[in-house]
Amino acid sequence: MTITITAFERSPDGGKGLARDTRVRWALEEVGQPYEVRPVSFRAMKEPAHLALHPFGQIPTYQESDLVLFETGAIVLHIAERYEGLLPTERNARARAITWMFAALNTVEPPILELSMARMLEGDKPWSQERLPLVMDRVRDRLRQLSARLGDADWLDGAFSAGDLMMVSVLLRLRASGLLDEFPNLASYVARGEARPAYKRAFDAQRALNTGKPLPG
Ligand code: GTB
Repeated sequence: MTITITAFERSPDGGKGLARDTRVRWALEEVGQPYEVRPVSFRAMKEPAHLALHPFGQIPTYQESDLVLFETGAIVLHIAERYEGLLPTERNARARAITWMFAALNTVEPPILELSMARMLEGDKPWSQERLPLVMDRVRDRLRQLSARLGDADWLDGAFSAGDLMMVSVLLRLRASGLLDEFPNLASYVARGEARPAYKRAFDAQRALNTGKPLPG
């Protein structure tokens, strides 16, 4: 049974791994499932064939036999539930790992996205310089809370889980802002995620697609 995901034909980040197909690739690498990638252009994303897979005309999508999924939260949860390696078997631990997935997507990612939008789309507005510190403080608030909870643990709740995969994926986007460095335990947490062999394989694969060349060595 072939798993096929969609990804940007050329990601605007030029292969930094920030587009959301990376987290799906990472999940598939963690559970050891091979997958194929179908690159789609921005134009094709808005055409009926792709809209039939993704009602909002975005990437990534996930196809496995007659199952079609969109939304990375749902896709990673599906992978984690179907294959071993990303969720604990004990029921309460499993529920807590899923809680961290939702926390990453619903509580931590929104202010981070707001910051990206403020930087990318609002920089030329007269009120931008006044607003940016407020947006950054909203991210800081979440990071402070997350940092306090993580403490000196390696992962959010025991062993690495889909909750960590999602949280690290969300936090990665902050690197350029410098905010992550204000919280050394979170910076180390992200670095631990990136050091996982499965993450490295996922990153290298998306990079090869986006730059047309594999990593040297
Ligand atoms: N909630 C959805 C999910 O989690 O699956 C969001 C999916 C989404 O935002 N997809 C983006 C997309 O298809 C790509 S990942 N955008 C095209 C469109 O909407 O027309 C977001 C993204 C894009 C680019 C960068 N980058 O260049 O740094 C980072 C993240």
